[in-house]
Amino acid sequence: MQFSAGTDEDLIVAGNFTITHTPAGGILPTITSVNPLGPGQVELVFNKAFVRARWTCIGYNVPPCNANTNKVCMSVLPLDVDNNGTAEPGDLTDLIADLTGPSVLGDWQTDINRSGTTTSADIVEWIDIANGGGLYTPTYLNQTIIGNTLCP
Ligand SMILES: [Ca+2]
Ligand SMILES: [Ca+2]
Repeated sequence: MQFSAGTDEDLIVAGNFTITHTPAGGILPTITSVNPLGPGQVELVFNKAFVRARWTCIGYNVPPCNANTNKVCMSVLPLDVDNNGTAEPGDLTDLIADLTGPSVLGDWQTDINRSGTTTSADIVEWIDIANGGGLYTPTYLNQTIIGNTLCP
């Protein structure tokens, strides 16, 4: 994740950030490194993927900024191809239509198995995740981002 602030990038450290889940629960990621990118910009590297179906919020907590008001929240919901906040059967239809017709969706929406491209293998992955098959538990079909589909 890239972050910009009106300060010297060398002064931005992991301790400047507060990470929370909304709603609370699950194992929080931690920042493993802060890499300067240029004037006032850094790259934040986390120790693990964000918890699925829950908001992960990263707040910048250096006065006059406040981590409660200066934050970004991100969520990951497997299967939600159309990005409406719910994993539903229509998402599989959208995935198939994107593969068989003109592609209108981004790979970030359709690359279900995170291989770097969208292929028919993503349909199989979608079905596996939907049904809780293989390594996937729980099933994510019909789940909505916990608590709210809107960023907290
Ligand atoms: Ca959806
Ligand atoms: Ca793929």
